[in-house]
Amino acid sequence: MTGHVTLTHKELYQRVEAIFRKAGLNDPQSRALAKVIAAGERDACKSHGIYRIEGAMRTVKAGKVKPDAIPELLAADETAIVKVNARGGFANAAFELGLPELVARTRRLGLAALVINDCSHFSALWPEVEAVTGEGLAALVMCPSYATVAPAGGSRPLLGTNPFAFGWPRQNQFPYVFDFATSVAARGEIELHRRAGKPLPEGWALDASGKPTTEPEAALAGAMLTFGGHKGSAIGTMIELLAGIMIGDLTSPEVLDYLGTTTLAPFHGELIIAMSPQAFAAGRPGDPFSRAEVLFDAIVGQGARLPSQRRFAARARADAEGILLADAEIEQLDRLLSLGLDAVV
Ligand code: NDP
Ligand code: PYC
Repeated sequence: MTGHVTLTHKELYQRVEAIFRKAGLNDPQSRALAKVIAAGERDACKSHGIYRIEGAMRTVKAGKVKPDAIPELLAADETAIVKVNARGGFANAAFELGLPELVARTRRLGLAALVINDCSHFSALWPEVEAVTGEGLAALVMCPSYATVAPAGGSRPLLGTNPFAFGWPRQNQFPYVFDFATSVAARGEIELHRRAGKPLPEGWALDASGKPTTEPEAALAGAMLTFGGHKGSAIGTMIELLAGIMIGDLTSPEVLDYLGTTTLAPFHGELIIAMSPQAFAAGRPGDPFSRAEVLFDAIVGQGARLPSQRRFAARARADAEGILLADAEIEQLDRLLSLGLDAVV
């Protein structure tokens, strides 16, 4: 195919990691960010792939994230709540630090939570969900963002696009995973429509005067809508409560006040809850994993697809054939690597 370059997952990871190192990020942060971004491209999740690199670098340049932060696992105790302070760095390295303790406590207690505070966060949640399901545990992950979404019935930005993800482990196959924004679509999708010069589908957004719009620019200046009307609005609000207020971190409107812009990665906290299905089902009839397979078979048996099936198919394709990037994307990666933070304004 002309106008495209094929990279292996490892090659893409190495390029992205080199860009972050050039931008001044330390080892744990460069590695953790490159991992989620390369995984996003591999899994055909463009809204959280390489296009996010510039935003992360802009956030470094603006001094709104600490490129040299070393996350800290707070005083290990025996409760079900594991706390990691990202100390102003990106969430991803903090997650990697807290994961082993989260897993150990979940195995011991049946249920545990990882609270990440004081982090910059721009990534998809499924890599974290899959890290937990890879340990044979179920996971719920959520975080706020910045105020860009109108509550159902309102017309002004208040809630974040607040992603919500869940995973259930399966033997010898990919886990059951869903991961979605609680707005109709991720804000990254609006930005990608803007860049491609494409109108938005109806029902995604309001303009600044509160009228429905399909113009990406007007949507970015206005408010996005919640998915499922009042239902997405309630789930988005729950995320503000649990992964903002309850963990003593910023809510989406507070994040926007703090940053003053939506062009930088938001700064807030994150909540990861891990559960042991065996511990919950103990003493009850049936094996939870076998029973789950009956349910999944029944869903697929109707011709429906499981969430993440598209993503896992893209992963298998990328592993076999490589990751296809447009020439313009490769040029941009080269530019970011050669200019470092001078490449972003
Ligand atoms: P999508 O609407 O594209 O997908 C949401 C989920 O639904 C995915 O798990 C997807 O699986 C699944 N799905 C889609 N279509 C079907 C179908 N027909 N049948 C069954 N399942 C289906 O995601 P969003 O645009 O809402 O979010 C994209 C990403 O953006 C997420 O990874 C999220 O974490 C991230 N995000 C991050 C934010 C942040 O602040 N860090 C904020 C908002 C979003 P599949 O992938 O296989 O299609
Ligand atoms: O796509 O909505 C989004 C988003 C916000 C912050 C990171 N991703």
